[in-house]
Amino acid sequence: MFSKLLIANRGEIACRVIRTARRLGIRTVAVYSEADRDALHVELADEAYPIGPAPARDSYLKGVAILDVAERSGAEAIHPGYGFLSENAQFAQACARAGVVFVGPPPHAIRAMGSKGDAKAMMAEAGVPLIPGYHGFDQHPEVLRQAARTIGFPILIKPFAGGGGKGMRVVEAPEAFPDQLAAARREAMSAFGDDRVLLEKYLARPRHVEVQVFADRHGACVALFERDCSIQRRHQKVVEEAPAPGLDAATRRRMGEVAVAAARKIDYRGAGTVEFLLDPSGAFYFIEMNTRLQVEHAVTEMVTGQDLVEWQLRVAAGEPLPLGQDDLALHGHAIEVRLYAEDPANDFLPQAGRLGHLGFPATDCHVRVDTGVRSGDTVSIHYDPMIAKLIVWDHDRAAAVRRLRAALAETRVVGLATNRDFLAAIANHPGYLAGDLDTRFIERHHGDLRPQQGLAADRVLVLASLAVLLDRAARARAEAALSADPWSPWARGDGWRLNDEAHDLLTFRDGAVERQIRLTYRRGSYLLNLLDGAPGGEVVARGELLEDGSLEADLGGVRLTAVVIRAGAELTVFHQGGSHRLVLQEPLAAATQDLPGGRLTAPMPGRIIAILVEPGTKVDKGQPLLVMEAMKMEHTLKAPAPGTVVSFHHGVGDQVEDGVELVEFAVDGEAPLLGAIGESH
Ligand code: MV4
Repeated sequence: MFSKLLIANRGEIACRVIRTARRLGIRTVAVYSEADRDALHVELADEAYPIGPAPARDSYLKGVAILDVAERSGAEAIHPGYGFLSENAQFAQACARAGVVFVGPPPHAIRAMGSKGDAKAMMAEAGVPLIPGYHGFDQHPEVLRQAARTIGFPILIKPFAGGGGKGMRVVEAPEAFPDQLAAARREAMSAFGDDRVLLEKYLARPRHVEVQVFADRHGACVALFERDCSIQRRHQKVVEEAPAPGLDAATRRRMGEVAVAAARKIDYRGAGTVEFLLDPSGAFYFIEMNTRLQVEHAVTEMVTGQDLVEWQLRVAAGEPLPLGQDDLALHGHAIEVRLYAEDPANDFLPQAGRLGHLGFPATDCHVRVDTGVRSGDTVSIHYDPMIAKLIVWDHDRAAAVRRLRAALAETRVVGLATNRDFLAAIANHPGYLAGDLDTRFIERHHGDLRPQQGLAADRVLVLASLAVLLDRAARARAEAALSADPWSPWARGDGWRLNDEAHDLLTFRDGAVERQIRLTYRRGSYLLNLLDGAPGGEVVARGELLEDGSLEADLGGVRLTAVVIRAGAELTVFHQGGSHRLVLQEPLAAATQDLPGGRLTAPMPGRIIAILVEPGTKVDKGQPLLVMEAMKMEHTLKAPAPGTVVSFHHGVGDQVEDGVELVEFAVDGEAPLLGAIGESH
């Protein structure tokens, strides 16, 4: 076995390979781009080397730089992970030339499967079933038209040079064929510089079922059963599971045998995946073979109990396969979902940004989280925006689906948009639980899977309000404990007012809608009344807010939990599997919107605690003028525009009621403005 392994990748797969290597006593070498200097995989590895600037083409795709690190570090083998150089035959060749073991198939096998058209021809020779069609070199329109008639409509026109679904065209009937063919060729020429096409029988509702194969260099080759990856969006897998729901044992066995035959045909070595389309009749057809470990290999690991990276390392080191076909068995059911930084409300546009808060479910034999990021990390625009994979396992599919729903409910991301709610909508969809999967699932259930970010439910608003109030009370107590005058009325966090019942108003922005909660302080609780809530929506709320944002609430005697994550004025409430983002409107901050031209007055009671400039001073816009304390927070009053402070109406220590004029301010070139307000900080 190797003593030192270089992982030529990043993110969750790099972390995952490092963990297996460490378990096997293999020292690990990581490589990182400038953007990944503080990344988790760099921290986990025994040593880490910089390989270039952030763009992948200047770092993780630079084979020369990676081989240079292998040489300098003394790594005997390189694991390419997936993506990047994992299916690059030239890189595999360069490793061999450099005397470094490439953990993957031999270069010729990568090349053989590289061209989809050539691969199909080789598979046909190996007796692997192909979709009935025409893959010939003679592209004469008359030949193609005749072939189409022989296949029988509907047919699919696919670019010879293409893959991944680009440029496919369905032709329902013969009369449409000539025009569709001409259009397909024009499109193929502009997309691939090659206008050759192949024709296939169109499968209306296929499932994407792929078989994991493993071959060693001693002639052994096994199938580790199948994965159903039908739920895809624009040819990007979203949900994967093993075994394929409803697949009978006979078909399973045949698919395994066919996949092994395909691997043997190209003298395969290492981990590989043979992809098929399975149609409702139970017939299955080869579409392509992937010559790398796949993102979704984890579900196979969960149902076979094998560590496929360990298998890869042992096979690459020349050892025989750890198990034979008869030693392998399926146990239970596993499902994986890919958590992406993308915005379903914005056509799933990839998101980049800082993960202000990242929370995952607790892991055990039922729940696994493969991730390469932590709270505070940044999701970069340079790489795949996958944040993590959630993988669940249980004894049967229904139980696994329930685990998936729970795991998603406990997955919390604040700071950028993710597809979490979209994944939860799939996991909770009756069609998914029923197992009626096919590659058009998302298209078919589009309406049910759309983001439902309507207004926050009243209860969510109550929970957010309770969290804000408990947080303020905790801060007030903490400040009082630190201040010289712990019994000062300012030290209270309960909205106490002289000769008036203690009450306040909380305002949140919920999307574009402003929502207000009138609150009355009570001993140990708050009476909350949503001003736009259902009538009679008053509720006595109490609870406990913990450091990690978890909230134990009692709303009128109903006890429930939530997690409220605060980032500045932004709150995200996670409750019962959903999440909702609200923005707390700080009254003083709101008033700063009334800049020149509006009445400038302090919108709430407070105390002047500092005057920062002399009257008559010329100031720039935004220059701090005065500090006021209100609602247990300090608020700095800033110049609303370039101008001159004419005078202050109050001194330090003065109490001021809401609405009082604070400062006379002359905007350059305008009449003096009365009062001015601060913004919270
Ligand atoms: C097909 C097909 C239906 N009939 N071929 C999409 C990309 C490539 N993997 C093959 N693909 C398909 N080929 C015939 N004759 C439907 C698809 C297809 C698909 C296949 C697998 C997973 C997701 C898919 C999404 C759309 C279309």
